[in-house]
Parts: sequence; structure tokens; C-alpha cells
Amino acid sequence: MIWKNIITKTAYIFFLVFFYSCKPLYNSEYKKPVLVDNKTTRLTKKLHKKLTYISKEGFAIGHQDATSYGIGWNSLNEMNTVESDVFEIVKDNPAVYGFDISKIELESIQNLDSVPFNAMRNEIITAHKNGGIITISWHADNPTTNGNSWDTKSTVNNIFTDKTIKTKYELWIEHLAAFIKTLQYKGKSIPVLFRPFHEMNGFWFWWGDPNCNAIDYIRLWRKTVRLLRDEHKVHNLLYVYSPNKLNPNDDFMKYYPGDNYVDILGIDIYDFKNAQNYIKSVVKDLALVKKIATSKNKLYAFTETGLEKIPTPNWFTQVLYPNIKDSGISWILFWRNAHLNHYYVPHKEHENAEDFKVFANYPKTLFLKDIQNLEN
Ligand code: BMA
Repeated sequence: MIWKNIITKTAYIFFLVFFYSCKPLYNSEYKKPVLVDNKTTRLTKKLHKKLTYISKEGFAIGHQDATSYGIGWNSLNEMNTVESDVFEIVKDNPAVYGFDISKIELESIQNLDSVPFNAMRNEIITAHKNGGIITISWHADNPTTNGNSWDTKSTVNNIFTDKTIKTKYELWIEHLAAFIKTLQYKGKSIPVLFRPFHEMNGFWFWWGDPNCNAIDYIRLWRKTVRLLRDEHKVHNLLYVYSPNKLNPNDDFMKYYPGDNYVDILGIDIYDFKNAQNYIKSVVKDLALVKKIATSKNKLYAFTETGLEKIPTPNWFTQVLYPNIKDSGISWILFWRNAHLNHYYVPHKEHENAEDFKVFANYPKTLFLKDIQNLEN
């Protein structure tokens, strides 16, 4: 009898130890999401979980083309010693690395901003290896005119009604899938936050309002997901839907492709040298995105932002931070540091460099070192 008790007790203790050691690092509030791809890879599911955990602690800081080039340097230059403009200031890299695969559809060797795809692939692998998160946007060309993303001549309907354009678009997705499939580390696909056809409520892209109506947009999005997921068996993507800042008559959901086609909601909002307007949009739009995303058990993010050349003193600590600190976003992405007339993260000599450092020291702003040891 005594032995039986001891055995039962020991088994119980074993069970408890086993149960607690299996308990995920993430808090118990983590509700298993329904993802767009039910064949999504284990690492992609983990990325989703990691983002959930991050959003409870603060938000991951991202920079577009962070490691490709910056002010006064380019990674292609053999003499280059700079890791990223973020690193130059805060001695840490961003947690989120943004890339754009414009021109991959044409099998071009480099993207619209002259980043060679081979270099991009290496940067993606390194970022992932170091525990960073990858997000990819796609400034796709216009399949009807062969103009770029800003060629607004109507084209989306042609993808469904014109056989030549349809075939061409499908081939483009084949090229895109082929690139995504090369993003591998230790034999496993690198998870990617894929953010195609962004800012569709703006007038500047061929997939945007009024150049493409909501019905066509949704058809295009769904077709793209189906081609990647079902035909090309790409299973390492989380799909991110990100309209631009909402103008008074805009409806965030007007172009929404549906819960089964979107994993994460986002929004792009820029400060066009009007802090009051920017703050108003940030507060109002992020609250709305939060409300919608939460009701759908989806994550949400501030998918693009910045103030070009950052002329406003203490912009990061006084304009941006107080208005996002309790927003619940998973990440925020500053746009690219292209050259001295187009950059969104301060360079070393910039008057806001110190302010960015202070911003980076706040507990909620998570850079690479803050997230790299979270289970990957
Ligand atoms: C825009 C600008 C362009 C760039 C494009 C794609 O916002 O930065 O110069 O070509 O993004 O990265």
C-alpha cells in the first residue's frame, strides 16, 4: 500500500515537472490562431507566437533595408564596416528587418532600390540566424503596362479577364515563390511577414483606390495567396494587410480579403511635418486596428512610419513614443535610409540621434538583443 502511494506520488511529481517544463514561455493568454495556411511551418507558427509575446512586452523596432545601405555607406562596398544605421547609434540592430522584392517578378538581379537579390538573401539569412524577424513588401510592376507600382493604369481586372496578362501574373508569382523558397537556414524555410499590395486605400499604386476596386483587389489577394500556398507550396509566410492612414471617408475593411486570407493587420502612417495631424491619426487609427484585430484574435502592427529627414526635435520620444507605447502593436517599421533627402532613422551626426538613443532605451522598444533569445 505504502509503495503504491509512493509510486503514485512520484508519478504525480513527474507529471507536474513534465507539465511545467512543457509550458510555453509565452503567457497563458496565448490563443491559438487560425492561420491562412494550415500547412504553415513550425518556425512560422513560432514566429507568430514570438510576435504575440513581444506585443505583451512592448514592440519590435524595425527598419527597411537596415543592413543593405544607409547614410554614407552601402553593404555592397567591399570597404564597408557599417552594420546598420540603427547599430551606429544604439549599438544594437533592429529586431525587424524590412525588405522589398520589387522586380523579383521579372527575375531581375536587383530590386527597384538597387539591392541585389543575392545580397538580400544573405542579409535575410544572417538576420534570421541572429534571431531577427523578416518582413517583405512587394512594389510590383504593373502587369499590363510594364510600368512600375506607381503606374496607375487599370490592370487588376485584366489579370482575370485577359489570358495573356493572367498567364504573365501567374508566372510572376512563380518567380516570387522561387525566391522565397531560397530563403533557408539549416535546411529550414525562414518565416516571413509578407505584406503585398499595401496602402491600397491610397491613389498612388495600381492596386489602390480608385485604380482598382475592392472586389478586384480581394480577388487579386486571394489568388496570390492560393498560388503561393496551394500551387507553389510556400508555407513560411504570414500574410499582412496594411492600408494607409485613414482619411475621413476611408473604411479600414473596404479592401479586406477576409479572415481566412489575412494573418496580421497593419497600417502605414507618416508624419508629413505636421505632428498634430500625425498624432491624431496614430492614436485614432491604431485604436481602430487594435479593436478589429483583437475581435478577430489577430496580431496587428505599425507596418510603416517615419518623418522624412526627422526635422522635428525629439520626434521619437515626444511625438512617436507616447502615442504608441500602449497601443499593443507587435512591431513598428521605419522606412528606408536611402540618402540625405530621404531617410527615417537618424544617422550619427543627426540632431535627433541622441533622442533615438533615449527612445531605444525605453523598456518597450525592443531591438535585436531584446528579442533574439526568445524561443525562435
Ligand atoms: C518608397 C520610396 C521609394 C522606394 C520605394 C520602394 O516609399 O522610398 O524611393 O523606391 O519606397 O522601396
